[in-house]
Amino acid sequence: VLLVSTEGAVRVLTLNRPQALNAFTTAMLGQLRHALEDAAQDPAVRAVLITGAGRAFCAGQDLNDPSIKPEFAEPEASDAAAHAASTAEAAGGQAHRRPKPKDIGHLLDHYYIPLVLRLRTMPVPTLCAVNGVAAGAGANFALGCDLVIAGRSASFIQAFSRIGLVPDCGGTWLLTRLVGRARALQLTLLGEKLPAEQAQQWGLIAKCVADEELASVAMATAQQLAGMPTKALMQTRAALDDAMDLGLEDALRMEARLQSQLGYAHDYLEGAAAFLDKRAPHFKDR
Ligand code: LHQ
Repeated sequence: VLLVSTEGAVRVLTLNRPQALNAFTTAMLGQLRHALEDAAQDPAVRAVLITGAGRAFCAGQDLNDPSIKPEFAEPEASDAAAHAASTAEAAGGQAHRRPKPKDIGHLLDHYYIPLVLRLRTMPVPTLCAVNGVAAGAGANFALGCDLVIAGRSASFIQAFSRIGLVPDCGGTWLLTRLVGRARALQLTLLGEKLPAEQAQQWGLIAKCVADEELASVAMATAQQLAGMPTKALMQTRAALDDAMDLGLEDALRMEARLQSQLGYAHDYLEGAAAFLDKRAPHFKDR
């Protein structure tokens, strides 16, 4: 359910259940986490590109998964009698269908939380090529990547409210930061489809490109990232996230601390020397 390939220093992960719009099953979530871990451990990998097979990126949690699919208990005799007596409810046909309690939280604890933490702390940049609809956890997984490039026909749906849930997969944390409270509430309460072009205008994603250019633009961008000073890029990601919770002076001091550490590292010495020598740099820190 996950295709893994490598092009140069770019690891490509393709969600591959196109018949179900690449909805996440526990098997897929497990493979995705394992593949990210593998990319994180492999020194030859310098960027990760994630995309979906077929017409969608990912429809979020697979609602057919047995561990989460709603189940109903058989009616008991007393229920059936009460049901027959209640004509109003009998008309709806639902009164005797008693839903069994479902623990859907375990999916978050055991699958989504470790996956999102793995994604957000990858030691190499992550790029998502959103090739079609990204809904629910599929949308927020995509938005958790460092750069998001979408094809013009792609869209983002915070589908949670439609089925009585709250945004997960980091959505509450990400959306307010990315587009502010008003737009975050608009997206999450109404659960409307946000087309890629508008997502780009709102600053939710980096780029929106023609569908037929998505794969090539995404791969070129991933290759560009792979050639850059990985360690500095990853400290940039962490610093931007941390700065959200800092005052100006603390942010200035954090920058100075990181800068002085990087000043001793290979990549700065190489990058600055290459600039002065008017040659291409060769970065290697990770
Ligand atoms: C699907 C799904 C799907 C199964 C399409 N599951 N089959 C985390 C953990 C714990 C608890 C619960 O939640 C979460 C996080 C979440 O992600 S909750 C949100 C789950 N996702 C959704 O609610 C989205 C459901 N899907 C849709 O609203 C639509 O399918 C979208 C808007 C994504 C696409 O619409 P269309 O382009 O019209 O396609 P479609 O609806 O016809 O879907 C095509 C097929 O894919 C269809 O199967 P079929 O056998 O009829 O061809 C769908 O049943 C199946 N599919 N999403 N999440």
